[in-house]
Amino acid sequence: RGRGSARHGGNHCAARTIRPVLWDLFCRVIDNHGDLGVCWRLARDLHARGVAVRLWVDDASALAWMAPGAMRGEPGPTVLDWHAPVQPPGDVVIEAFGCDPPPAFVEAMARRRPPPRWINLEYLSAEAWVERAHGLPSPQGSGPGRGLVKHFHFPGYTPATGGLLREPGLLEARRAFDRGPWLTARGWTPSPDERLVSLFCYPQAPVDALAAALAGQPTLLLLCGGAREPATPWPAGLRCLRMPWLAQDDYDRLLWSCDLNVVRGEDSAVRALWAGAPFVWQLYPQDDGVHALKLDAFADRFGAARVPGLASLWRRWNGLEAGPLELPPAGPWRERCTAFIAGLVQQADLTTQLLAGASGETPATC
Ligand code: TRH
Repeated sequence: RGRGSARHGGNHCAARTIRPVLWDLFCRVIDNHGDLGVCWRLARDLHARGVAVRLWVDDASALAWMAPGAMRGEPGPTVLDWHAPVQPPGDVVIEAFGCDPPPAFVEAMARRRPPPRWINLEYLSAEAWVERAHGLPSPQGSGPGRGLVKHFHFPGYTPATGGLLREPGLLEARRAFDRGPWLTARGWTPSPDERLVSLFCYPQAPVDALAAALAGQPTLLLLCGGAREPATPWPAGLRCLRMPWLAQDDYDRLLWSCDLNVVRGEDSAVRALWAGAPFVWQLYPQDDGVHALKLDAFADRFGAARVPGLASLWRRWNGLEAGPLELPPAGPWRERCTAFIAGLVQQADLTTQLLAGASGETPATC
């Protein structure tokens, strides 16, 4: 699981050429919620920038909580069933994570003049090879798409990659956000001395060790997305609230509200980054152990070595190293998050890059 083109300017560098008007985005839900989570964010971001988007998905059920507005018919991307009758393809076709759009649709792409720009949006990794693979063409020599060229778009953390999803104004909205009233309205307010921590993890996460690590300071722990409680009794000073599955926007606000975010998978990790607070990331465990390489590569890029104990904490949380969990000092940890974001915003976000590539625009440097 888990390739786009060259360097582009920031969000303020609006595409200068005419943008393709209709995009088809294909999503197959393999497991968990990251596939749809990423696709829905991208579809929404494109729509908000004036692009008509059709999101073809084989299982849209999670949108009921992830995007309740869409379910109420609010303006936004059109959600279509993967198996619905084929429609004439749009100007750009994105297949998420190599999901292979239906052959009849790909045949229609091959017949279209001009053919759509075909992009395979890949998984996010901080590994060095991503810069080399981003943007590579994959000419289709056989099959329903024979004659077409697919391009790999690899998200990433450096200007030579395809960037990260970061909607225009996201960081400004986060800075202007006042957590107090928002938490109070939902009954999630920590008492004045309590640290607020969110937890979203896979079943194998060492939740008991986390509870022990948090025990030194009064803490309100918010269990998100069905995270399990520790098997042992809660240490004194640790209070816990079980969260419902939140709409994506509310999950973002929850991350903005917390002093520490424990997140899992790909999309939540990026949102924890933009939240600017210290975070612990559990990667999607892969049988071949690739998640260990991915974690180490991310820790390198993040500069985890500059925060005492951080790389070890991340490895232990992911079961890659034995030992108790110990939280690094909050000050240096937060400063590193802030410094890392400052570097990331120099790079054009993923949607801006896709739009520039689809317009055939010469990437601008702002
Ligand atoms: O659900 P995930 O574990 O998804 C994973 C990863 O993407 C992994 O890389 C992939 O290989 C695997 O799926 C198939 O974690 P992720 O990526 O954070 O996706 C969760 C989505 O759910 C994300 O968009 C945030 C959203 N979410 C909410 O909208 N509300 C919530 O309350 C919570 C907890 C999550």
